[in-house]
Amino acid sequence: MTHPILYSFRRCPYAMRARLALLASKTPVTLREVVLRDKPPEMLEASPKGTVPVLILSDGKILEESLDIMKWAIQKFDEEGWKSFSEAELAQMDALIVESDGPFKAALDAYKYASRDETIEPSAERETGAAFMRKLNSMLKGNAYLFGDRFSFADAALLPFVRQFAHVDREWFWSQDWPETIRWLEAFLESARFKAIMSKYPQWKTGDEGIAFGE
Ligand SMILES: N[C@@H](CCC(=O)N[C@@H](CS)C(=O)NCC(=O)O)C(=O)O
Repeated sequence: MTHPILYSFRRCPYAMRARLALLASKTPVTLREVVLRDKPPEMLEASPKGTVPVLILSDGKILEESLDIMKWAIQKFDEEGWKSFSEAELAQMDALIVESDGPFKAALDAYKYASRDETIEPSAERETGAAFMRKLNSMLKGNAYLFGDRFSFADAALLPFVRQFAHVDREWFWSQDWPETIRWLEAFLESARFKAIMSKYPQWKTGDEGIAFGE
């Protein structure tokens, strides 16, 4: 049986969350590592919008949004119970992901790339991100993860972006008053799952076999 093909980029937070879900659901895929300035024509043919991750299923169906890839994988096999929560909690998770992918991600990009655009006020953008970090900090009080003692869909969806926010200015991030957020991020960075999704692969080229991922 041929495995689905995943176009991925190691450091892309959207691709990272997709790889986390594929790994957790024990879904083997053939990974093709993409260089964003040199996207393979095969990927653009399947998904002309040109963003990673893209997952091509064995029946030819194409998933070109990271959350769709996560949902597809976890619906198939949710061994860790990423979605084993009450309806109310699942609704809260969805709302948190919308907030993270929307206003938080916009502030993160503006803060990260402020030096390229004089009209951006980096401290205001950073403060928007900081408010979100404080919100996560209060959710994490007394909890290992965002929704209790189990790693959930929301943890996987958010952590790659929180990592990016932390890495813009590590000294500043690690000196802020959000110890629970720091502890949660550090546990992720030290986890086996993080190491497993962050292996380095050479750029995929037409004709290459690709990398077996998620076995
Ligand atoms: N909404 C998309 C966003 C994916 C996305 O923006 N990925 C970035 C990399 S992190 C990308 O591929 N950008 C295209 C480019 O830089 O050319 C998703 O959730 O999958």
